[in-house]
Amino acid sequence: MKKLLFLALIICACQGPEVAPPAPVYPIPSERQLAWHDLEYYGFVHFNMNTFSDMEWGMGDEDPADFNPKALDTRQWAKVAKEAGMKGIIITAKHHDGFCLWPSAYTEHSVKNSPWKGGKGDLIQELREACDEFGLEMGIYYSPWDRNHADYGTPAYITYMRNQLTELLTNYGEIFEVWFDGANGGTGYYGGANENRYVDKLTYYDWPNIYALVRELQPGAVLFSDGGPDVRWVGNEDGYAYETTWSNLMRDSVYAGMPEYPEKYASGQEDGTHWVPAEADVSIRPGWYYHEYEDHKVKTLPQLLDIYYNSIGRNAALLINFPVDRRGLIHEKDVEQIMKLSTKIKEDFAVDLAQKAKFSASNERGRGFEIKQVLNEDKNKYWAAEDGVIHNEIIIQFPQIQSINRFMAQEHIALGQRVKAFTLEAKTEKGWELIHNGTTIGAKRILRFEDVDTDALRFTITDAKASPTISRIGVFHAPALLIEPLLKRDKLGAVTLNVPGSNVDIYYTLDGSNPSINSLKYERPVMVDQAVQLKAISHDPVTGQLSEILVQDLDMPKAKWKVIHNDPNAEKAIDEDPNTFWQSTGDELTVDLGEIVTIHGFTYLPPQNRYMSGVIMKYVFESSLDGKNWKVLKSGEFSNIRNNPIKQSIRFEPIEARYIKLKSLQTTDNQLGSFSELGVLTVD
Ligand code: FUL
Repeated sequence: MKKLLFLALIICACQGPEVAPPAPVYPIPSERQLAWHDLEYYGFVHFNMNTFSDMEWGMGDEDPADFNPKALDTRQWAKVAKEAGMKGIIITAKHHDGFCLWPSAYTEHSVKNSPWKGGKGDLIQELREACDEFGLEMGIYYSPWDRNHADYGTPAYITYMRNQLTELLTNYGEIFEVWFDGANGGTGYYGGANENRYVDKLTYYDWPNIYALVRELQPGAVLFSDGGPDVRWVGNEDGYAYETTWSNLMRDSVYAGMPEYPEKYASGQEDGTHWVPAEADVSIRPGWYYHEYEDHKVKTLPQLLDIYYNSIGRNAALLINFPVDRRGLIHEKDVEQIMKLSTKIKEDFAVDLAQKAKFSASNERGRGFEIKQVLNEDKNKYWAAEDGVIHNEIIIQFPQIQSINRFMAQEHIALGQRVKAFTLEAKTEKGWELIHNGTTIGAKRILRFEDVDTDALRFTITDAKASPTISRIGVFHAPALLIEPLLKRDKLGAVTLNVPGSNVDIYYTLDGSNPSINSLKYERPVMVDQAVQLKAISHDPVTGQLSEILVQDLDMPKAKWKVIHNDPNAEKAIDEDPNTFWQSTGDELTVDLGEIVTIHGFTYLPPQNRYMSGVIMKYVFESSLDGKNWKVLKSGEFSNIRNNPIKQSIRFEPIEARYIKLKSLQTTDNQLGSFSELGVLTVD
């Protein structure tokens, strides 16, 4: 035993004396904020009255009898979240319309007066049980604004709000986050008054006392609002943080719902007085609530990946919303996409190449703070430089040349966010080549860049508030993103095929056969001047993997087409761009095809923007040879176009035509007919 002790003393002596950790750089996170930082990724569920009224912001006059999910299953929500890699779920316990998902004793506007479970249901309790079963945290979204409540705007409502928060924060176990929405005040039902009610957002809710109540009932919960006090809104609903994102905020200058918040405060402030890190919230569909008409607009893998890298990779937590559908389930399409994201993230970070590399730093603080600590999983182990040494170079030497395209760094944020500027360079035959010139790091920074073949990286911290601390560095080679090619076509007929990233090959066919790597290789835009079926596939030459096949029916090019309208915007209806549209001035669109063509049918794409107006439901389609004498070829209804506004294809007996006209007889919102794209079918 004595010998062992002696040996240990010698080892210690060789490694040098213990050194003290660096002093914190204030502000620093609280314990509850540190625990929250570990979550990083969690889910949002928007589900209540709006789901049934098909609205985003209900007025508050909805009937509780309308709330009637037939297959509600919070276990399905929890299972999806868990399998997607999320650490918790935040639920809209009460949204702006005031309807409560729990049988609150303080209102009749709740599940207790709905047909769901005969009025005996408690959705918050059901979610609690599901979260516990799947090992997830549960959070509560509570809208301060209440368009149902008669007392909204008076002090009595604040008592109501406190009573309800007391129910939610007492009866449902441990809550990890309480989410207060910044949207509040305006028109509403307000117990039948049906009027406008504006409140002073800064003073009306008596926030200091609301926060104190939450602290008392749930000491571990973080409080979210535009300005915290614990977690702040990222300032947009796109799920993106910023190239420069500070966790520090001038908190006392901010209040929920302040108009100048997104521009002035959302990215945090270098000299911010409090630790209020960013949370990026985004819905997997355009809306927060479920609308059948958005079933074809679930975010794609490339979009979700961008969100992931631009939030978690930029010092923010990520909160992805599922608009649970009327059955009470996360829709199959949403499940499919979120699982694609989790599979891809696992692939991207499967092997940390840094673990096999040799690290050296231009400065080390001393024992316990060596550079090797950045490879340690323990977040309390970190590399630190000596006091006052701001500029630091870290060299990462790999055993051999390899391809890399991701770099991750994390600061030891318990001692404050310090790094203000850094660079990442790779050693190539040309010398040190710059990969990225960056600013903040914070809890996590991930750089995503094109493949670089290198045997060494140089990570230089060029500026910091004090000597830097880094708890983790990772280097990865993410496989190419293999999605089916994206197709664009211009008016002349030139087809462009595209995939995100540059290390993917595309192959295609024009004869209806399935493409393989022996098919035509896509090198540049392809002119398609007749009706064909194009099929295309992406191929990763490194792994040999193939994507799913893109199948696209292309018809005659619109090179000679002209709209017969004075409004120059009418061109948008035949520009082959699905993102533009023309709202007509006379409920019809007339086109000169420029030559006589045998047409077998037509296609109509309604506007694809979020708030579509003028989606044609009932139509008449006509053709003419001289532009004067018209013949009706087909009239009818685009069935289900309100809920599923995708391209409509209508066929009829082939006929020769020089001019075509699509007339709107009725639109979904009784506005003038809108056209994103009109096309013809020239083959059967
Ligand atoms: C916004 C709300 O108005 C939306 O309806 C949604 O709840 C989103 C998360 O926050 O401010």
